[in-house]
Amino acid sequence: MEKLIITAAICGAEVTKEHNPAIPYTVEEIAREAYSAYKAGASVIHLHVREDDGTPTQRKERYDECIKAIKERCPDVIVQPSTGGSVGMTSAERLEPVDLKPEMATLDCGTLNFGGDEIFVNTENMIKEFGKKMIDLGVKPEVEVFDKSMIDMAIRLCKKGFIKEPIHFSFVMGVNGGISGDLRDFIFLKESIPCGSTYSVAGIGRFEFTLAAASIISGGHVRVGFEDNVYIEKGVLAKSNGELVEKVVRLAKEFGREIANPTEARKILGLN
Ligand code: KMH
Ligand code: ZN
Repeated sequence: MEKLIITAAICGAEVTKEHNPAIPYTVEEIAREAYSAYKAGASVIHLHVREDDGTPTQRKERYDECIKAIKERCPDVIVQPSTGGSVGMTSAERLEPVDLKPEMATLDCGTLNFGGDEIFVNTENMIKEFGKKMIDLGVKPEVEVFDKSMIDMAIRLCKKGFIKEPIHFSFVMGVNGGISGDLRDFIFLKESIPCGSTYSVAGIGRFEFTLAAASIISGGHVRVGFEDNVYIEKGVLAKSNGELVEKVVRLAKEFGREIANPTEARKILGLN
């Protein structure tokens, strides 16, 4: 089986220090959390950034500062900025970090309810605009899939030239408003992607490690981190993103799956 790519979603836009005091806001805290994940075995950092007071932002200057601080400590890590940002941001705001020409960025392929009265909006034209910009700037998209229809959208827009093959998918499972974190649904998603694609799984909350194990044994890749889950086990807060990554490394070891370093991850993902 291919080596396992571990992505660490270290910050997110929704969780706060009230959920877990280790959630990073400042540039220094973001670099600290990225390093803890990298040292533990993460080869990709999925990145949201905040202002010092914790407010989510997509300002490219802030991304630039954070990416430089991350690269100082983790020189070869793959940094994958979010273009999802947080609910309510405009397309222009969300696309700002793509101007920095990162190796990868997320591409959210559909609209969904996002708790309470919130709607995470990704219209077809937005997805086309985001996909085209990533192609123009040589940025590899990670297609975020919160429901099965988003795979179908990505396949259709790939045929129209807005996403290049092979597609790398991230199944984000267990969001209230999206697909559940059940094993049955994981199998449904992984069997619905085109041959030659790669995929990673991000289980939200209690689904983080059960879905990590499912993906490890199925040949997929894994995302963990504070964006998705703040607990190392039931009722026990994780001390760092590194602690969450270490748990995935232990699981992979038990199942005989080796961990990809950033160079190996680049090869698997077809990055230059
Ligand atoms: N914060 C969510 C509204 C992404 O990073 O592309 C969207 C999100 C997806 O986190
Ligand atoms: Zn995200």
